Amino acid sequence: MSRIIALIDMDCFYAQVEQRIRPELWGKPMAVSQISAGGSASIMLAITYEARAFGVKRGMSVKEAKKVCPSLEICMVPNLPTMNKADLSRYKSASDEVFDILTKQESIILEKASVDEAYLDITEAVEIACNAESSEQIIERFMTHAAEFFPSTFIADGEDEKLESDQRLARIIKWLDEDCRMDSLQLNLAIGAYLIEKIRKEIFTKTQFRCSAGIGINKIIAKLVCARHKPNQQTIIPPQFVAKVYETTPINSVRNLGGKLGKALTDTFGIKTMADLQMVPKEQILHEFPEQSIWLFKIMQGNDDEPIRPRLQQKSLAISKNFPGVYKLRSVAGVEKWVTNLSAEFSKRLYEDQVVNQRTALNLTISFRNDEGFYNKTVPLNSYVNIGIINNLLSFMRSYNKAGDKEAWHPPIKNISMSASRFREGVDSQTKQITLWAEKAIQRSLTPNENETKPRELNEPVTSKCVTSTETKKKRSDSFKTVDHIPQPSTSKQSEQPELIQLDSDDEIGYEIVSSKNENDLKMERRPFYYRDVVNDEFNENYNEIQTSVNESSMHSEQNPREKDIPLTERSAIMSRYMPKNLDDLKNGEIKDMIEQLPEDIKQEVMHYCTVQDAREMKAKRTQKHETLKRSKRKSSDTAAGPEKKISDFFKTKSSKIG
Ligand code: DCP
Repeated sequence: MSRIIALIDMDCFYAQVEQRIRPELWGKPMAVSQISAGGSASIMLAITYEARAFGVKRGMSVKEAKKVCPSLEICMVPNLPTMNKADLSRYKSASDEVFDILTKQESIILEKASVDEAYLDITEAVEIACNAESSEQIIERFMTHAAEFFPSTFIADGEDEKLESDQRLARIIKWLDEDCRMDSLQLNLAIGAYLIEKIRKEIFTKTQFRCSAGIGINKIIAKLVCARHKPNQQTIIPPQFVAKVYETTPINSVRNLGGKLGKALTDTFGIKTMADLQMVPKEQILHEFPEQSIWLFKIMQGNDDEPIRPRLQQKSLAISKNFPGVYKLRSVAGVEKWVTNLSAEFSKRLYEDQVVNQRTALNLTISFRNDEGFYNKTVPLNSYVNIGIINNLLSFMRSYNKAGDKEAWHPPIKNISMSASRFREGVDSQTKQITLWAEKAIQRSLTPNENETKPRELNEPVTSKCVTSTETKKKRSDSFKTVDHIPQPSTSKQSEQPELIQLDSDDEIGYEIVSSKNENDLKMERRPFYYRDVVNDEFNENYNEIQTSVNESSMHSEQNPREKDIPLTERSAIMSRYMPKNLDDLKNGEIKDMIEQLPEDIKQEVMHYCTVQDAREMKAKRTQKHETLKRSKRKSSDTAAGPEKKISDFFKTKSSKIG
């Protein structure tokens, strides 16, 4: 059976997220805008269809947008509390809500294409539906209830864009009657469209968000028609109409032809549309584009074999900041400030991703743009500790700073970006944590009197087999600690020293953050963290837990001299009251004031900790929800009369809910 593929794309996504927060904005011309660097100019990112009707477009400034649509309501993308950088978390969690619904659909393969876009292979779901009834019965049912089953479906036959709404339905009924009766592929597309109507309706009911969809036999053509009848509608593209649709399809609007290849095709052959490309003799295509020719011949016929890759996570994680015009960075201090801020935020996202998706990035690409060009390099990402990222990026950037003056930066910086990629499943806590200790030990064994410490560079070799696991199966210490300022092994022989590690109990291997209350003063501070503090640690827990774990018991450890005078029970009460446990706690007045006064690095770590806790909680909730759902599904299938009943009920019960 030919595959049935759909692309679901949320309509003006950020705008809908804001409309849900401020329901009075539903149905109004509104846009979501983002403040540019420096906080003055602001450009349109997401625009409702009501505003688009006035001519408001993405990239317009507020002034331009207001000029074409004076009644335009504008919502701003919030900024991160610590810096002038967009905080997209509300859009990401809205996206999670949608993907939660999609992942629960039975018998589909789901590929997340972006924050608001997903490909679905619904072939199996269609097959199940097909087996439930005879083709004739399905067609009769679809034709009788077309308005109910296909409330927002179009057929891309080239005439569809001119149809009035009553003609739309007539066209579907004609297609069902003529094409679907004769050809099982057409019927499968109809069933696919019906299933997607249901999924879109579920998304709307549960989230209030509207979306559109394209349904075809592969990703390329599903994508081609997904936006054809936006918003809140969907389009089927039967293979016989691909040629017709191609007549008006610009080459660069086809998936994978939006970049250099599409441009090369239009430039080389002097053509514009896919229909033009179909007219180019095959030999010429073969001659000019030998490597891409086979794929090109396929898509020219509307064929494409690319599978839907079951994926819920982004392939890479990135952060980027533009410094346009007067905001270009022209001083060393400015560059250092932004590299530090961005690295902290990036490191936080990496930790979050590690907890939520249980994966570890292996590569770090750092890049920047100045007045002269774009520069980047990729290095192994050996640690998520932001100090490493900062050093790596700064030393790379410094080599391009041509300013004579010590404090200046030239050419000025226009953009700084970093992205993590090549994810490996799992967190591999032991390796990372152990590696950090091991480097210290190796360094000591090589240069025993070396006191100077410097942060480990990210692109330096990891000595991953340094300590045997029996050596390190120790009790976990529940303090908020970070291994930092790891001394640098001084020669490349370091990785040949793996099994010979002897850490002394007095070895300072990092620091921990302790909170204390002294004479009405609540404080958090850093104190050295010694090997003896962790010799009994148990490294069965994951990296994050060790890296940034806070536990009240260690907060009132006897070792903290400031806490000695406070009785244990009182300390415990203080800690549970003042120690933030999640991001919401950080908003609590008293804690907020205290956090504000912390040194920046400690502040960042407290935030890391809270973020990680939130992410954990979210994951736990999801798992629980999933389990409950699984249990209730099991229960309901147990009470049903059996598989036959389930199949025959398929259309009667589920489908009648459409509309
Ligand atoms: N986005 C962004 N910057 C861009 C493009 C998009 O921040 N240059 C954000 C805002 C969008 C969201 O991503 O709401 C999804 O982008 P889409 O391209 O899917 O566009 P919309 O969902 O806004 O509109 P449409 O209905 O056309 O898909």
